[in-house]
Amino acid sequence: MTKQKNNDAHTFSRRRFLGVSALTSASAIGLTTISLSATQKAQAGWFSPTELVQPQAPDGIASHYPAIIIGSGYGGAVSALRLGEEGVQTLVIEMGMNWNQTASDGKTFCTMTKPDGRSFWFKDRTEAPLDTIFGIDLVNRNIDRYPGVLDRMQHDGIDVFLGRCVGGGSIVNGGMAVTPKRDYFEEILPDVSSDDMYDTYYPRVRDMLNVNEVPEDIYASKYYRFSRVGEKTAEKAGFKTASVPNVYDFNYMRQEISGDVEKSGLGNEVIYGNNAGKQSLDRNYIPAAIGTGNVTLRCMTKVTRIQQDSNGVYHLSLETINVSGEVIETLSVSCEKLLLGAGSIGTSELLLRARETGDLPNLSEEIGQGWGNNGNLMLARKNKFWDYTGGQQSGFPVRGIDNWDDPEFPAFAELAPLPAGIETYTSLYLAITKNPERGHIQYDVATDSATVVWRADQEKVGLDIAEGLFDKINAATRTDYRTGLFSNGTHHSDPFTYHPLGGCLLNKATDNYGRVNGYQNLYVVDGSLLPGNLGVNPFLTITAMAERNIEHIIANDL
Ligand code: FAE
Repeated sequence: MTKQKNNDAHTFSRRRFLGVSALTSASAIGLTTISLSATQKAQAGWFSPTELVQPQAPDGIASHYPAIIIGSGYGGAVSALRLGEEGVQTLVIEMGMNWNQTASDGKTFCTMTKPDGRSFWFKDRTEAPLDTIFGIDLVNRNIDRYPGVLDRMQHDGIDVFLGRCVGGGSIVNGGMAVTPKRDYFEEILPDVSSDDMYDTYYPRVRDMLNVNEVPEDIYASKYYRFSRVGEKTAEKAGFKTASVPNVYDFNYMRQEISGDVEKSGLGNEVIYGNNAGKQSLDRNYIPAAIGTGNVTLRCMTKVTRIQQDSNGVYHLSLETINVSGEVIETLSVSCEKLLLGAGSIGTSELLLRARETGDLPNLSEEIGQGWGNNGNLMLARKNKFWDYTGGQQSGFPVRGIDNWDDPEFPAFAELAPLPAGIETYTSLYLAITKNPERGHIQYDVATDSATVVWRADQEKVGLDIAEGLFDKINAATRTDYRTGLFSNGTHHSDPFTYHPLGGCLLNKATDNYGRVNGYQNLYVVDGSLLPGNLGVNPFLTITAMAERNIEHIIANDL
């Protein structure tokens, strides 16, 4: 084991540089296995090639690792970096693609206004949450089936959006990096020291992810008129608004406004990936992890089964696909320590399958429980003609209506953009309502898959809260709701969530640090640990919790 723990800025940026070049060159020649070459490691002086766990074929992986992480989203990426720094040979397995290569249009990712196969995970047509503009079919497009970055999964009563790629949700999300209200955090996670979280882990991840706030000059530009109108109308009804920090680099956005660089955040590059500006995991944690020389990333490879032998070693069955979705290789790998970072649905599915098929029979009944949609729903209002919102809008939200402490209509409603290219006089909101309802995830033997169970009456609790709030804004501004955006003909989305949470709750399905009950050396590191409603967007908390837990695990279990 070669320790590489050194958090100084120079070492971090050198590792990140090496990791980025490994990701880019692997992507250029279509490799699914990405790590520093033995030569790079030796040149960097961190690692002797003789210390490799086993010799590797050019695009192969070793058959056994001290640690394997499933999934390369926030939880997986944090764990990979910290294990890599500690000198632990770690394999990260990710079912989606590594996006580090430009296509024939010179871009890595496509825009929301001209989506192509890069947008969705093996679909024939895009399935954006907004369906139409004024009832006209201007949003969704027929596309080629391809391993695009965003997935929309239809579950029982709710659709769930997910990132499916190296970097997971960080590639497709809106970058809103919000710290929960401390008193609410203490209410929902009473066994987690809030001093540790608020003094150490939240500041650490804000730093790592380059969280920043929109400067006044950018907020005053035409690209945030939609947000200023949203604030004005909310304040007219007596509501407070709050700043929403983001991982989009506003210095870069300033250059977009001045015309010094190509438009990215101002050019409709959000939920199908962002070509510049956004600090997603492929620009920080993941290359830095690979740059330690101890982390190998295997993409386009899905974990289908987890078993354990009598020595306690975990054995994983893997399927590697090509860009047509055909399985081109089946593999098995084993490890001493297994960390699940496949997201709320992915992690729950793997553990439920293992429990229900008898592969890991000691998993508890808590697996699959406590799932929530973070109170998500989308809703639209009309504005008066003088409150125009602009055809060109920034894709990255920076303000929200903070009504969380209201006992009647508790919600945090983000002022979301609607960059339609034409004036719509519309305010769009992504509301996080304080919906206490919880669903669950169940495994279906017939389809060998897991599904979320979420009832219409559970969704209605959140909708009633949101409508209570927005009825007040409509009354104060003498306006009404906007239809013509959602295919259901109403002013709000059908049940969907961007923020699936829970399924393997901390201190229920696991101990206080994500160690799964019933098994040794089995850990959950992602959003499935968190209770189904955080009151704010979740990735900052998922990342901070992963930092907290892996630090404890490294100190106590290695
Ligand atoms: P996640 O990032 O989902 O990563 C899981 C990874 O595991 C994925 O890359 C999967 O492909 C991979 N995986 C799953 N199953 C397997 C398997 N069997 N084998 C191999 N790999 C597998 O998990 N949150 C915010 O805080 N702010 C926002 O502005 C925001 N906007 C969002 C917008 C959209 C459109 C979406 C979809 C989400 C948004 N989120 C936002 C949510 C946020 O991205 C999400 O909570 C985190 O990404 C979840 O992190 P995890 O590490 O739990």
